[in-house]
Amino acid sequence: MNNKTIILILGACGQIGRELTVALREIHGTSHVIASDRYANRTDVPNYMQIDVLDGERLKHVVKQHGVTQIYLLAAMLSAKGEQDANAAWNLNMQSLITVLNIARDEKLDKVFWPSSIAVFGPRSLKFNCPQETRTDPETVYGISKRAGEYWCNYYYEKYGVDVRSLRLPGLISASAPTGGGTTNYAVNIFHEAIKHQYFECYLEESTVLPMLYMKDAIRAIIKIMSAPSEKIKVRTAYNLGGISFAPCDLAAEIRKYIPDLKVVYQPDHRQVIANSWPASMDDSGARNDWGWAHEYNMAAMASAMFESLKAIKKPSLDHYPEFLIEDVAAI
Ligand code: VAH
Repeated sequence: MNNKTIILILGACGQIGRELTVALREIHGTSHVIASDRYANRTDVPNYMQIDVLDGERLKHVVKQHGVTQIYLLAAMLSAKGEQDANAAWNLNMQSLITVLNIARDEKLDKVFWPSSIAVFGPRSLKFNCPQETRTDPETVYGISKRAGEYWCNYYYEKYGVDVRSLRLPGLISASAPTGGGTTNYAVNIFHEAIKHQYFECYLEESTVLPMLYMKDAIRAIIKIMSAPSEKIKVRTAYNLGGISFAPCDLAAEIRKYIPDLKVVYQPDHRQVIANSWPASMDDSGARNDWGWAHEYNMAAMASAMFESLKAIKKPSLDHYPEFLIEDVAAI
């Protein structure tokens, strides 16, 4: 552990942020990992502060006051919600990144992590085993903002030497935080609804295959790319990250091994158009070759781990690895 490392996580209360905060605190210690989000009074979270990622002056003040050496920018408006308010999505997703990149340049931060997404691809991208380099015609504000953000990351690396690293994350499945505004949320919500009601209304067609990843694998990938020597990072836009690919009907069949009576009704809504525009599976050989990425959870192992986590309904904490569920699954 490098005692000079001070990490600031922006968006620490979100689906990725909650688990990344605990994982980084296990490595660096709570006092070296500042958790922040837009919410006030999170007195339940040690070493937490309320930060608006669009308040550049306050963010720069916090970085200087606390000697921050790394920023993980996780705050974003996801694909489905972004379609409801394009300007808000573009402003949040883009301005927060530019603000962080400028602070990283001016304060000479060691590293920045910023998640991109498979949402940068569109209907003219290769559908299966989608390569790192192919047409990217995103058809959502979220995807457009993520693709633009990738170019900004590369620009700040090339022009100013900012060591910003990024991954095109697939849909993420985790037990520890509610999912909000995404198109892949069904893959989390189905677990909660199956447990509570043995019934789930799925907003995607049963055969819609999408790239997915269990959160523990995603957290491992983020930590791995951020700890890799700079010379191993050959892609300064964002690396494709794959893992598992499945459709709602595949996941429902897996869950029925635990809850045999689960009934799923498929009622595609506006999110079907978004899902149709994305690849079904990813070629992430670049990440595997350059810095040793390899996923560990297949769909069966993910489902088993989810049910293990869902058994222990404790109050969420950002200080212990999240073997817990959120208290009120209705919040999903
Ligand atoms: C979303 N969970 O659904 C995000 C993700 C690939 C999907 O970027 O918008």
